[in-house]
Amino acid sequence: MEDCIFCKIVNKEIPSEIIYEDDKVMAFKDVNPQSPVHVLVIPKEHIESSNDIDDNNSQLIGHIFVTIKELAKELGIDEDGYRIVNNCGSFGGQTVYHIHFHLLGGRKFSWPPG
Ligand code: DGP
Repeated sequence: MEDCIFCKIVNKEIPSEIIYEDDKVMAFKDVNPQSPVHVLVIPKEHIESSNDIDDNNSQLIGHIFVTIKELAKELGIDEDGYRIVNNCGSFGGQTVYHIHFHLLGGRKFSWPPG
């Protein structure tokens, strides 16, 4: 997708602090961190939002969650716990329409979210 900022990050057209990548997914630090650990995990393939998850990409989405679990361990937040957030659509607070999962950790979070 030409105008997608996360596709540009995947293609290394704009810089980011990449902490993990394989042939299917990429994880990089959020530019506006909300906690000591704030990483975005995305598929390299352009998928707009959770509304576009289906049987064709469910394995890829599952791979993202395995990646998140491994990153949480590597980043040392697995034992204390962490939060995985996906914002979908305008009411969900989604601002970048390339599906992404926020991995947040390093502090205690409250509930319910704002
Ligand atoms: P969301 O509101 O769920 O769509 O979150 C989008 C997140 O993406 C937000 O926390 C800020 C982050 N973000 C936006 N543009 C960039 C960028 O160019 N680089 C990085 N590293 N993060 C970005």
